[in-house]
Amino acid sequence: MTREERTRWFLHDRFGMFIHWGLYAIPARGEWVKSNERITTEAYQPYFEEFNPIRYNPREWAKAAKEAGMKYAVLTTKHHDGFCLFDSKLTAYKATNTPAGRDLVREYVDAFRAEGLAVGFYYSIIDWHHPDYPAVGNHPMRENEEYLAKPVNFDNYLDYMHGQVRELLTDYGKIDIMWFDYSFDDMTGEKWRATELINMMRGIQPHIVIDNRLGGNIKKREPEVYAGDFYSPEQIIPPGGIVNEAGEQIPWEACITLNGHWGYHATDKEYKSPKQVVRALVECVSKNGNLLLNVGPDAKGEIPRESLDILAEVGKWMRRNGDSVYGCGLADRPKPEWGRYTQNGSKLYAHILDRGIGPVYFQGLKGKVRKARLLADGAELKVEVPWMAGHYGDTATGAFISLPITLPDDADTV
Ligand code: FUL
Repeated sequence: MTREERTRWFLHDRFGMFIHWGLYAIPARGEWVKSNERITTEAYQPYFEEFNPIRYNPREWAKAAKEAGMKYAVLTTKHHDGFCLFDSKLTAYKATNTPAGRDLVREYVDAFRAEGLAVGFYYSIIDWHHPDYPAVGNHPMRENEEYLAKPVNFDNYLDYMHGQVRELLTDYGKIDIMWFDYSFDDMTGEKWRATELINMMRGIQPHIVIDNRLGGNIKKREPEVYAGDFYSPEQIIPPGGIVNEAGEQIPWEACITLNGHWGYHATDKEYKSPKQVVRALVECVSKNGNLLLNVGPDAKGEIPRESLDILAEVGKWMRRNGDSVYGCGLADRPKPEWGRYTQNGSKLYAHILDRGIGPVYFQGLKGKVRKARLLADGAELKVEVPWMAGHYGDTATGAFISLPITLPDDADTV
């Protein structure tokens, strides 16, 4: 299978839910707490002993995702702290051995599939718990001399890591996305035995879509096998989209948090507005990218109320305007001054973000506008030709279109 074939559904669907969930939901200061606060394995252990998400109901998560118009999800099966939400045979550091007492990944997979969403796994190649993972980079023990003096056998760790990926791709049926995180500094590509890893994965699940965080350079014309299927900009929407060295569009997905953290953070209440989220999604699509929007469920297993409210609002917009997102991408004409275009075949979607006053001018069109309608309610709009364009624009490639004074969607009227 080629990358184009593998990513077709992914680029069509455009909008997914990222879920960061693990032991770090208990201290509730984000998923990096162990490293940020240099917490030792012993001091982190109570979270393992107390992890009891009595309100974990992934059907609710899946419904919230679906209602928001999301088509796929990616869950942290293991984050940097090394704790596994799945029942790995290769470690005891897993949800089945906490008071939760069960395989939380299995329930996630079943629930999201039941709602018709595609299912992805986030898997951290960094591991602050495994004894053979060196105290490099942002390891919590990076300043502990005694710990640093202990020898490690990195190949043991790699066997473990590869073995867990094999488990994840063998025990849960068809998995749609594998989201590795992440190579850094000189820890890249073959340091992770990445070609071997990818070949093993493609042998089990040839269709699986893989991100670019094992290393390599996805922007090369002939990228390394482990450079992955899509580029993964984090907390940013790339200004000009993403192209490879030859100037060709390549698949990408921006991942963005709803507040300022990935994992649950009890006091971070700086949430984006639904309007910002809608506009971020549209910006991604207008540049040929996807949006993976994050939620961080709490220690009991619930997505924060604020996040659910945002998702519900975004869902209202998506129900009316989803046609301008799914199956859409970069338009074959320049960005208009009043907003953005998305395009699906011969259909051009105009996202009016800053309408100004009076009719909106469309310039640089390829032909005459035959019809214009509001996507929200199907109402026909008046195309003001030819006198206005004759005076103020270009009759061959431009058109003025009148909009109602009050637009149906303040976030983005399409
Ligand atoms: C980063 C990680 O270090 C963060 O914790 C988060 O998972 C983000 C999506 O990727 O690199």
